[in-house]
Amino acid sequence: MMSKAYDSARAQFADWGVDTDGALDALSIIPISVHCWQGDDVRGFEKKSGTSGGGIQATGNHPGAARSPEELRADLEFAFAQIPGKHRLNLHACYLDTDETPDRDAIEYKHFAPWVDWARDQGLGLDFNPTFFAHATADDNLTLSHPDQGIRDFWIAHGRRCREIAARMGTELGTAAVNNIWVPDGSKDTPVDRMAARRRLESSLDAMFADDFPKTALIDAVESKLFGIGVESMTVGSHEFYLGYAIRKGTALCLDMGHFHPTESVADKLSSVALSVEDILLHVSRPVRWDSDHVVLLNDDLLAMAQELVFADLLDRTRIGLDFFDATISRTAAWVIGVRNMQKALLRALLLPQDRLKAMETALDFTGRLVLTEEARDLPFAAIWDEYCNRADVPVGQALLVELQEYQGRVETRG
Ligand code: RNT
Ligand code: ZN
Repeated sequence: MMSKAYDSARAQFADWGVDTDGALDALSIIPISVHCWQGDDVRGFEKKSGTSGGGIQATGNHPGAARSPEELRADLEFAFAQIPGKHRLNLHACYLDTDETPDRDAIEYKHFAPWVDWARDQGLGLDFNPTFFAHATADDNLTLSHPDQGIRDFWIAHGRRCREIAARMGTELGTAAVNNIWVPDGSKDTPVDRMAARRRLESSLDAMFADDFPKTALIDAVESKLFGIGVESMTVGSHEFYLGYAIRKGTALCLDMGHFHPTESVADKLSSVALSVEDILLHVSRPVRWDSDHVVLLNDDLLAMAQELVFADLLDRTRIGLDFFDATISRTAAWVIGVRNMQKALLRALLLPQDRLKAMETALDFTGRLVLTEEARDLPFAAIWDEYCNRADVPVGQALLVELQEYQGRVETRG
């Protein structure tokens, strides 16, 4: 049954020329790729303890981190039950589910098969990432660009295996898996041969991408970065490096919101890169002073990103993935808050009077545009979101807190 609040909000939006049911339909088919690594502080399930390394770091020691694939899946099932819509799970290669102990260059599809069975059961798509960090061979923050050919070959083999695994996941589930490449490679101090490092990275990527897979099974993506802890002076895979690479090689380009200078607008980049690359992957994140990977808030950056996706008509060639890891709060809550915020931002964008605003801009009516964008902020977006949650039978407002606290209470007993 439709609520009174929704009815009245729907009429108010209709006055602005906006169809709220159409917006909800549009939102319901946008999958968000939920990153497994928020569930256990980027540890993974290789049979050795490891810290993340590679200049990324989850801070905090909130109790209840998942210690096994079973626990992580239980946490994900709970989180997905608090989120409207059907989504995807983004797995990292270090999250294999097996008693075997293959090194990174020896992983196979079978080591991930339980994830695929579970995803099929849950109606989730899967995405994938090679893990080029938290490994003895990557301790100096050099992998695909390492001067040593043997080390490069090890990581090339890892990347090739990940592409095979991801393609098989895509085939099994009938929805292409994105396999996203991020390497930590860079230099703490000022290098003298940037060119050599970048040529090595390029040729390693070429070797990794040598096999062709159908795009219906696998979408390759490459992710740039500005800097990381320990690689402050140069990142081999910079934005320019990967933008050029993606354009020349036809891969998807991943834009992580934490991987640019803090005053750059990542939203602004979408329409520019979309003219030259076909597929875009987003790592929606929130940098605080640096690439700190805080849980995403419903803030201006997120709203701007969602608005660009909607207004530039990029939803059908952009894969939206999340990338943050906060270990100071409930990890399941972090997922739920982040995904719901992404959805709320998209919904707000879908509920704006896009055609009118664009027509005003074309007519150089900047006054009218400003009046409408500012008055539109007071439209009753919350009533539309609540209706969406009610239809999906997931909690709204403060009721969410009760669910999140109850689940956190249950996992806190983990050792
Ligand atoms: C690191 C990148 C990368 C990772 C994940 C775990 O700065 O953002 O995407 O966060 O691969
Ligand atoms: Zn990222």
